[in-house]
Amino acid sequence: EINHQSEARGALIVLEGLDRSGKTSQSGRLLSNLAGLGYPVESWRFPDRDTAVGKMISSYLSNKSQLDDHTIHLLFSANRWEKRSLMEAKLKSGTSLIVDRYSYSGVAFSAAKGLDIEWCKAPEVGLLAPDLVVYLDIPPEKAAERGGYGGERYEQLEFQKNVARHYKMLSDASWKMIDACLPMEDVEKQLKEMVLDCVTSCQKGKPISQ
Ligand code: DGP
Ligand code: NA
Ligand code: NA
Repeated sequence: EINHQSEARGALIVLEGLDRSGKTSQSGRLLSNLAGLGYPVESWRFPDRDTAVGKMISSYLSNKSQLDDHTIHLLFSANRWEKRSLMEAKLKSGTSLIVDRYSYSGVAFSAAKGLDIEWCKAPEVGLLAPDLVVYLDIPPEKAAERGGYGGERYEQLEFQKNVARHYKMLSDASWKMIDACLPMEDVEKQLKEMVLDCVTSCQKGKPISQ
C-alpha cells in the first residue's frame, strides 16, 4: 500500500471580519482545539507587526505616521509577501495555519477608502490561496458596542460599515459564514467543525494553490 503520509500537507485557514468581530479570540480557541486533537498547527496574523514593514504599518495604524493610501496598501501587501515562503514551507511540512486576516482585509479596507478595487487586488496575485475562508459576520453597530474600539485608525463606525460592504462584494460561494453575534462557544464549535473538514481534505492530498 502507498504511504500517503508523506503527502499530507497543512491547511491554510483564513479568518476575516470587521474589527471586534472576534477573530483573534476565535483563532486562539481554534488553535487549542486543533492542537488538542494532535494536528500540527500554528496561529498567524496579518499585519505581522514584528517585521520591519510591520513596524511601519503599526506606526501608521496608531496614527504616529501618515502615509499615502496607495503606499500603505502596498506595505500591507508586502507584509504578506515577506511571509509567503515560510507559509509555503509550513504547509508542505504538514503544519496547518490559522491566519487572522489576509488579502481580503487588504482589498476591503483599501477599497473602502475609495481606491480602485482592481488596483487593490493586483499586488495580492501570487500569494497562496486559502483552503478555507471563514467570515465572522457581525453588524458594524454591534461590533462598535463590543467594549469599544481601541482607537486605531480604522476603528470608526462609518468606515467599518464601508469595509463590511466591500467584504460582501469580495465574498463568494466558497466562503463559510458564521454569525459572530452568537455566544463565543457556539462560534467556536461551528468554526472547529468547518476547519476539521478542510484539514482532512488537505491531508488527502489536495494541492496547494496560488
Ligand atoms: P488587526 O491587527 O487585525 O486589528 O488589524 C489592524 C487594522 O488594520 C484593522 O483595522 C484592519 C486593518 N488591516 C488589516 N490588514 C489590512 C490590509 O491589508 N490593508 C489595510 N488597508 N488595512 C488592513
Ligand atoms: Na483592530
Ligand atoms: Na491582524
